[in-house]
Amino acid sequence: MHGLIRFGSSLLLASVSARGIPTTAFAGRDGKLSLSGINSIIVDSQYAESTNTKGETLIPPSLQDFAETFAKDLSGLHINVSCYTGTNASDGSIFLTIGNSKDYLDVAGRESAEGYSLSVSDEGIKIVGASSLGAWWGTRTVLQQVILGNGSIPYGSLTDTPEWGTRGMMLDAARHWYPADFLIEMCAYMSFFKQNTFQVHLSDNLYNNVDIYSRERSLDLYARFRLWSDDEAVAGLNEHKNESYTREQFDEIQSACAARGVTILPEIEAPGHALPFVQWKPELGLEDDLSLLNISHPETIPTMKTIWSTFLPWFHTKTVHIGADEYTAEVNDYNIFVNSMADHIQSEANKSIRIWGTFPPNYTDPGYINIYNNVSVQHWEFFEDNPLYDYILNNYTVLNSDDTFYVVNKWSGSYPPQVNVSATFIGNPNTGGGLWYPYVFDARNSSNNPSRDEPLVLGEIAPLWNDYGPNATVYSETFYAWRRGIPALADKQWGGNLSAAEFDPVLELLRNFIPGQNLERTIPSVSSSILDYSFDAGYATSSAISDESGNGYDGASDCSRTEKGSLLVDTCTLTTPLASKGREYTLALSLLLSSLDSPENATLLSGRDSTLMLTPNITLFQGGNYYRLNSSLPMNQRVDLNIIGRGNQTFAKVNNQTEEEFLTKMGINGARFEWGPIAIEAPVHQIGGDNAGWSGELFALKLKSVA
Ligand SMILES: *[C@@H]1O[C@H](CO)[C@@H](O)[C@H](O)[C@H]1NC(C)=O
Ligand SMILES: *[C@@H]1O[C@H](CO)[C@@H](O)[C@H](O)[C@H]1NC(C)=O
Ligand SMILES: *[C@@H]1O[C@H](CO)[C@@H](O)[C@H](O)[C@H]1NC(C)=O
Ligand SMILES: *[C@@H]1O[C@H](CO)[C@@H](O)[C@H](O)[C@H]1NC(C)=O
Ligand SMILES: *[C@@H]1O[C@H](CO)[C@@H](O)[C@H](O)[C@H]1NC(C)=O
Ligand SMILES: *[C@@H]1O[C@H](CO)[C@@H](O)[C@H](O)[C@H]1NC(C)=O
Ligand SMILES: *[C@@H]1O[C@H](CO)[C@@H](O)[C@H](O)[C@H]1NC(C)=O
Ligand SMILES: *[C@@H]1O[C@H](CO)[C@@H](O)[C@H](O)[C@H]1NC(C)=O
Ligand SMILES: *[C@@H]1O[C@H](CO)[C@@H](O)[C@H](O)[C@H]1NC(C)=O
Ligand SMILES: *[C@@H]1O[C@H](CO)[C@@H](O)[C@H](O)[C@H]1NC(C)=O
Ligand SMILES: *[C@@H]1O[C@H](CO)[C@@H](O)[C@H](O)[C@H]1NC(C)=O
Ligand SMILES: CC(=O)N[C@H]1CO[C@H](CO)[C@@H](O)[C@@H]1O
Repeated sequence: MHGLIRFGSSLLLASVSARGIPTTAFAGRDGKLSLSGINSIIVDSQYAESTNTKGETLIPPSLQDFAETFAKDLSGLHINVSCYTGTNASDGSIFLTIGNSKDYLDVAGRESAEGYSLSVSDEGIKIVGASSLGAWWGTRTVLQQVILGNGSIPYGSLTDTPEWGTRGMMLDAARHWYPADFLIEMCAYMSFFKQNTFQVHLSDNLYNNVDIYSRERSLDLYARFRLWSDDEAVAGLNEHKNESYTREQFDEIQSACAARGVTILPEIEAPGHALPFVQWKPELGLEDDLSLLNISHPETIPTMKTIWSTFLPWFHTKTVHIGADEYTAEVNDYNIFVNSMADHIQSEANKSIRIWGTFPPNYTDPGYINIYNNVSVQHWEFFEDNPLYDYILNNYTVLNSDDTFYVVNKWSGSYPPQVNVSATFIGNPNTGGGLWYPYVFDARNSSNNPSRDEPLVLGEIAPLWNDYGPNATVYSETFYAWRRGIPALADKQWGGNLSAAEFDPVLELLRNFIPGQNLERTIPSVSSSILDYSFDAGYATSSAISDESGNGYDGASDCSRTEKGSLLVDTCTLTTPLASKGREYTLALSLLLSSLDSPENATLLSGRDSTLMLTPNITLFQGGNYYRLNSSLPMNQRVDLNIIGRGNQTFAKVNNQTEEEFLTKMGINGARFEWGPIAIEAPVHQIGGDNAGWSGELFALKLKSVA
């Protein structure tokens, strides 16, 4: 706020490369252009309405659309430009146009729509895209260079084309719910690093532990299908409307992501991980494991076709994902299922399908039904398939999702809780090490890898799985699990060559300026004191609550004041202009509770992401889950309650007692529990209200950015 923009420090810049993420080979010359001299974005009128039709999205933005988003991004850096169409560049302009896609070749030597050229001189900046999308990626380079260059971009030029066409992440939004705005903000983060694909896994269930669970328990296990339709054909399939995307919301997600060059690739998973469908129609499940569909049941394939027919019109991509992961029953049934779905989806919607690598083809067994080789395969583990020998050599396209880069949120016996970033810097030791790239399926044995220019390697997508369900994490913990992983992977997915030593310093410089998102929930502030309301100062009648932090975050209240000045909270409210504060905070409340009218459901303070409650124990509530401490607040005496967000942990401190940590208790496959830390944002929007469930006096409300 208040023009408080501090770009990269030259001290840091002196010691690190300013090549950006993904790296660019900017051929500089002496001098630099200050963006303060830039006044306009001129979109070549000849191409203003031009879109990229070669990508996966069916709703590609035009060059003009991308230019307008770019202008907004620049204004976020306090660089004001007007955006209009014209036939040529002018002094102080950023000129956007489309070039010849023959000049932009991918790693296999094919024309790419995603390349761009950039040239910077004292007259201005010119971005030439192979398509509107290529030009968009060029605008990301400009933004990054301006951030790294403290408001200036070096003179020079470059031509830059991604080596691989599919670059992105996969989110398990089935075993954990995520609101639409979280997905949209994630797309903005990915887009800044030039990732173009966000696969969203829309149906799944917690592990169906058949050794322990009865049939009834399986039919009651956490299983979700995240799309909500009122269509009679799927009545009863989804019973959780508040944790589902309506068509309107899914459209909003798809278009907001497309606006930043990211395609939402939807996945509906069957015939394994299919408990959501079996809970709907129990007769479709296999007797010995209800999470697997009985494909030979006459209603199974028709049911899945009905589901796809209902939702295909929602999806704005050329490819959809049918899951088909970890099916352990009859292989030929599985292959018949996959081919039936491929035929159905092709004939209904003219779309291709993708599956997880599960049962490789067999051309020597005459009784074996092979999956059509226009079905693309997402490889993740060698115990399922060998991507080179089983698929590529048989002319299937393969997407690399090697589980080296898997994340299982918060806790797992097998996978880390954050992307293994160091593995992105370790290529193939057999060929002399070097960096990892999407064609490397096996970093230990190069004979399992095709050549770098293999055209059937589509790229890479790194998944995050929510194996332990909805209460293992809050939404933003998914972002933190990927915060370093996205840029590290994005560099190599594009074909960049950032080194381990360069990575963190460059990311540190960039991360405070990534447009279109505030996943860290930072709040601009002139000092470490973000908000400071004190009501001890003396009697005041004004409804305006003055913020003493220097930030001017004044509040409003209709509560009355005592003679000492404290705020009497009953059915009235105090509202701040803030919403939520992410990691590294101390939220301090000084209050006196005089009555607890709803001892199990009293709201002290609510915010965008979370609610501080008394149930009657001190509780943080987020995403429908309660995280409770073993302590409560004393009544009828003034208490200081601090909520502290420190790294990936959250604590409470009452008066000067020792801190107590908020924890989550995760159910592990019905067998046992694991406790883990939980990192909950501070709620900083509202106190009180008709249904707050308590009354008392408030002496102070303060928020600091230190923990
Ligand atoms: C960045 O630029 C501003 C002027 O725009 C200048 O005041 C500041 O010293 C520069 N910072 C560094 C680290 O170069
Ligand atoms: C940028 O434009 C906005 C609205 O057009 C204006 O409010 C703001 O003051 C301008 N900022 C600068 C730095 O010129
Ligand atoms: C699958 O369905 C068929 C047809 O209804 C049935 O005969 C068979 O017993 C079922 N198999 C299993 C393992 O549930
Ligand atoms: C293909 O099937 C034949 C006959 O069942 C079997 O011997 C062979 O191992 C299979 N090949 C592969 C690669 O699974
Ligand atoms: C491989 O697949 C491509 C595209 O699907 C097709 O054009 C080509 O004929 C196939 N080649 C072989 C050897 O099957
Ligand atoms: C929490 O943070 C610590 C210290 O940075 C780290 O070692 C740990 O892996 C993190 N835990 C999770 C679940 O991310
Ligand atoms: C959705 O509603 C259910 C049932 O009332 C509730 O348990 C769940 O917490 C709600 N989800 C969210 C995200 O609020
Ligand atoms: C609330 O705290 C008490 C100890 O003060 C503890 O015995 C109880 O289990 C806690 N309740 C919940 C629901 O965590
Ligand atoms: C807590 O400790 C600080 C200094 O250590 C002191 O100023 C303050 O009065 C104490 N608060 C309470 C409620 O005991
Ligand atoms: C999380 O869910 C599990 C069920 O899977 C439940 O046993 C556990 O108590 C829940 N933990 C919290 C903190 O709500
Ligand atoms: C708790 O109170 C809020 C606010 O009145 C209300 O919306 C919610 O339904 C209540 N929850 C329970 C579990 O009673
Ligand atoms: C050299 C040239 O074509 N200049 C034109 C650039 O565009 C402006 C307005 O868009 C014209 O006024 C110039 O004549």
